[in-house]
Amino acid sequence: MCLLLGASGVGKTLLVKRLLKLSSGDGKGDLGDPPPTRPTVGRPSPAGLAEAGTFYGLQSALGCFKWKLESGGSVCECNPREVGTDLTDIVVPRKITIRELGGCMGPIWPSYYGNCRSLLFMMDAANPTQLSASCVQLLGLLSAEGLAEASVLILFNKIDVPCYMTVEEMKSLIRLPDIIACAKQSISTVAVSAHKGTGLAEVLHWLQDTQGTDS
Ligand SMILES: Nc1nc2c(ncn2[C@@H]2O[C@H](COP(=O)(O)OP(=O)(O)O)[C@@H](O)[C@H]2O)c(=O)[nH]1
Ligand SMILES: [Mg+2]
Repeated sequence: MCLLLGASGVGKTLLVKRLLKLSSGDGKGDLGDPPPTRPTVGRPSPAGLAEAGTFYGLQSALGCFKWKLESGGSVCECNPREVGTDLTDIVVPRKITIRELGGCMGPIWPSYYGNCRSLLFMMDAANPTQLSASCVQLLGLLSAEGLAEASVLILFNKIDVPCYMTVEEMKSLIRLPDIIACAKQSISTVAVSAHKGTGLAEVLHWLQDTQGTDS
């Protein structure tokens, strides 16, 4: 199992859609226009709610409500896919399951660490205001016991945006060399654009190399 984590809106869902297309061979020539994505929020499972307490439930309900408003949907309708987590199987060439967890599910991310051999952690290179929060999330993940054995790939996404931070800037701002030196995990980095497809082949290679006994 590979976990895909990161703050809301960094581009996790689009990444998975692009990787799926690329790995299936459809996107060999041209990935085409990016497909629409929607926030992976919605209703948490009852177990998740119990674990995270009322604050998370409220936060999640508000997220769902906001999305319904923005998308013009009815607040009463509840789409079964909005469970805050999405599973996608990618074949590279062995099957690897990627589980995306919605950014607002941060409080219950730890309940998904079991069976995680590899971790994709995504940051938004075009959103400087989110950088410190993402860094705190990353530190929390790296110090989690359940992820001590996981291989980690940090993705700096949205490098197609004109005013994006360079990877060097981001690494220096979050003091990544120090983080890597102190972490138990093997950590790699890649600059990507899920929108344009830049760097995605590298992500597939990393998944291929690290999947090991993954299923
Ligand atoms: N310009 C640009 N936009 C992106 C990129 N990746 C994702 N987005 C956009 O960012 C928004 C949030 O993406 P989404 O995949 O839903 O983020 P998630 O909340 O992390 O799953 C969507 O409008 C995407 O089209 C990228 O590499 N470049
Ligand atoms: Mg998503």
